[in-house]
Amino acid sequence: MFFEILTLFPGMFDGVFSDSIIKRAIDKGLVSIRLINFRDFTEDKHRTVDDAPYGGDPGMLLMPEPLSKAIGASRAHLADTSPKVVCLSAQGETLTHAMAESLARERSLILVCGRYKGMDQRVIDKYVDREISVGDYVLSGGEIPAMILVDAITRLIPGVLGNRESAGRDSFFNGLLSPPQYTRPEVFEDIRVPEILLSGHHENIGKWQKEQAEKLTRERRPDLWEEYIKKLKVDS
Ligand code: 9D3
Repeated sequence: MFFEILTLFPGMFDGVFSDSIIKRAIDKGLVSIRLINFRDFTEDKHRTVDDAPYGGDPGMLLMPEPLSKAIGASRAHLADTSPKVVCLSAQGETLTHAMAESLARERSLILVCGRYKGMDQRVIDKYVDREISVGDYVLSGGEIPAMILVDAITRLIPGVLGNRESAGRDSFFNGLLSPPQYTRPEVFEDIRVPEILLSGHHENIGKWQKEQAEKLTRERRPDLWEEYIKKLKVDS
């Protein structure tokens, strides 16, 4: 997967992409990430990227020209991979695992990180295929959401995760939250690990974990529980 990330703050990504699973995916050649500062596509002396909105609202917007030029340059760079342009925006659809799965099937993605109060609508209308938000809370820009998206997508690319950590057993894969989990010691601050997990009886352990996952999902995430029940009914 080729990611091109258009941002005014490329430095924000350094730590995140130089560690952990994303780093390993890059080293294995499964993922390539290019950071592009769209301020480099300005032409005035002050390298201006923002301007006041028409209509008189307070705050500033990203100007259309630097963004459209940067998107054009990225498209040219990724020419033979038909890149999708994704804008990280508070107005976008909320990111789900299913969306990450569909984006993971693309060959390349251009991620545009919004800043200030957002961008000129004409850039969105002309160049953006999808607008994605990471949830209903206000952040300062699209950079952290872009990191979230790269992480969620990269884990789904074949060969990125080893067998032991493979995405297949992850929460949301089967639509349920993960059951409670324990490691050593057997007793920690007077609390014992549930006896069943020490029994060695894999079938019973599996049954217990499924019950726990269902109980947790029902109590905490009625939205996921609804979907899960629907699927069970369709499958039977
Ligand atoms: C103060 C302006 N807000 C009016 C309700 C709109 C707004 C504009 C720009 C809110 C946040 C931002 C900056 N955030 C993002 O660019 C952003 C974001 C977010 O804030 N929450 C969740 N996902 C995302 S993706 C990009």
